[in-house]
Amino acid sequence: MEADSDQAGIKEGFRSGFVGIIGAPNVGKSTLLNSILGEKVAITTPKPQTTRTEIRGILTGQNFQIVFVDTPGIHYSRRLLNKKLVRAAERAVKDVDILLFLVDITNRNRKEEAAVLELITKLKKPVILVLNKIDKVAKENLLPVISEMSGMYPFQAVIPVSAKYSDGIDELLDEILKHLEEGPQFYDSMTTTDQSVEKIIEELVREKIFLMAEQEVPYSTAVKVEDVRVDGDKMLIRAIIYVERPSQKGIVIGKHGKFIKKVGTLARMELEKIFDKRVFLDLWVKVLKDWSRNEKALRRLGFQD
Ligand SMILES: Nc1nc2c(ncn2[C@@H]2O[C@H](COP(=O)(O)OP(=O)(O)OP(=O)(O)O)[C@@H](O)[C@H]2O)c(=O)[nH]1
Ligand SMILES: [Mg+2]
Repeated sequence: MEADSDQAGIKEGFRSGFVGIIGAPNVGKSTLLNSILGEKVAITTPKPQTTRTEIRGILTGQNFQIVFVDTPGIHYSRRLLNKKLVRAAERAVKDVDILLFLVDITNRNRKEEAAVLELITKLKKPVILVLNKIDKVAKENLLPVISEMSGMYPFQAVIPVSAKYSDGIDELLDEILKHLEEGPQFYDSMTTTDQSVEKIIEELVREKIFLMAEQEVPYSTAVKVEDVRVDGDKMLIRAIIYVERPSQKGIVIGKHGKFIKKVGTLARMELEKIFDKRVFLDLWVKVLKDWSRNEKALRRLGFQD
């Protein structure tokens, strides 16, 4: 009998598994995911709390498939949205096979590190410690961090990387592959992310706002796609940018609509490349009062518990 090659079956010698990427906000988790895949599937910005939901990125090789699970950064905050982000991260890594604990060696936050350590201790899974942003430090500064952190948890390995400049990624992949067991192919080999078309659009629009807006505006912004229509080589999108207060609505629209126009142009240019279509992006700004602190509003925007 021939080896079973359908998706549910396991091909002989095929290894697969789920790998969770966790750490404090802004350490480079999403950048690492993109770097591993060689493709942008998760938005990244210099601001913390960019990622708000679990995002899967899938790497398929000849004899393996790794499903990476990017997560929101672990942090402390009293705001309901932030609490939900942390809960989403905890939920996302509950069922993974291996964890990557990512640390920004240029900006360590002991309190958040302790929270991640507490989480991984509870989960009892193999953990690889990944020290990121090594492009920003001299090699000799790495050693004290490695020896200090090695004593904190029985890590399977400690791998220094630069997610931004794709340094150390092969070493990291080799280490991950060592821990993968024989398993099925969960996604077809062409699939690189589990996100819907709507989600990809929402995230890209939000990324542009995160990059362009200051102070609290990014943290008061959520994006919802209302309608996507494909008409031949055209893609017609209508999306709403939710803010929390009328003053923020003014900022996001900008003088003579300049701000929102720039957001639309930047997002559109990237979407045209992703979907290989002419994109018409119709953006609206609405106030959903204090949505980040309101259970009902959060649920309406897709944040579950
Ligand atoms: N110099 C340098 N910068 C990096 C590296 N990796 C990530 N960054 C930068 O760090 C910032 C945060 O990166 P993200 O990938 O968005 O971080 P994150 O951990 O996903 O953040 P949250 O989603 O907010 O938890 C961005 O400005 C990245 O360009 C690196 O290896 N070197
Ligand atoms: Mg992120």
